[in-house]
This record gives sequence, structure tokens and C-alpha cells, in this order.
Amino acid sequence: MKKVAVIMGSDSDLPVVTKAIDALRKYGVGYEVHVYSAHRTPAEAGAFAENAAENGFGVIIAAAGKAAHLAGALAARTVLPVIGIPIKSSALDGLDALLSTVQMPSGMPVATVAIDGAENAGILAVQILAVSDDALRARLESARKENTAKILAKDAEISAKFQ
Ligand code: RP5
Repeated sequence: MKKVAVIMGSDSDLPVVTKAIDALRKYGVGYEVHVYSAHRTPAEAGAFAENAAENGFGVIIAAAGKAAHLAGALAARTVLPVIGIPIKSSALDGLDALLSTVQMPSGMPVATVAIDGAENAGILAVQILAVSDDALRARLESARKENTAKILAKDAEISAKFQ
């Protein structure tokens, strides 16, 4: 199975990014975690993206805050799918990072999740790999059913409370 690369712009992003790593672990997907910045270590970030496909990665997750160019900078160097996580790490509460990550020019997509939406980034990476992996898809389907059952149990509880 292909691995997922989890790249963050700073180690200060890790508390949020951990939720993406947890999702990859939950589904048994292999991963590597790195700190590379589009601005502070542009050469290393670019080289990682350029070599990612031949190094066995199938998806890249890129988390960054403020003027968040990391996901776009990585996407510019690879045709692997890149998922961007805008991190809430500034006076603008992540809106700056959201716009910097999501507003990519045509021809250079970044699949952007919500501000601090790391869990969804992890799940989306698993879904991308599951397109060509039936066992992984079965795990996703089973987790979806468990989630549905949990929500319906909450519905029953709340609805009973207000009868
Ligand atoms: C961004 O700047 C990082 O992704 C982080 O969210 C933010 C702050 O970085 P530090 O100053 O904490 O290293 O590049």
C-alpha cells in the first residue's frame, strides 16, 4: 500500500496535525511525518514533493498557518493529490491560512479541508488510497456504519429526553 506524507509548516502545528495521524493509524495506513516550510525551508519542502511518488507516497497532507503556502508549494512539485489543512495559528483565527490554502490557480489543485480539520484530512487521504484497495474501502465502510449507529443512539437519547 502507498504511504501518506504528513507535512507541517512548524512543530507548533503538531497538536492539530496529530488528529490526521490518528486517522491514518486507525485505518492501518503507513505514513511519515515531517516539518518543512514553504518559506523557512523551501528547498527541502520542494525536494520532498519532487521525490514523493518514487519514495512510495500516494497522498500528501500539508498543514500550515498564517500565509499558508505549503500545500500549494508542494502541489506545484508533484502530481500526487495534496490535501491542505489551514491551521488556526494567527491573529486572524485561521481565515488567512484558509484563503491561502484554498484559493489555488486552475491546474494546480489542493483539496482543502476546514480550518484545523485534520481528522478529515486523514480520512480523505485514506479514501483516496481506498479507491484502489478493497480491504481499506471495507474498513472505511465499517467505520461509517459504526458512526451512523452512534449518532442514531444519540438521537434516541435526546428524543426520549424531550418526550
Ligand atoms: C506557519 O506559521 C506554521 O505552519 C505555523 O502555523 C505558523 C507559526 O509558526 P511558528 O512561528 O510557531 O513556528 O508557517
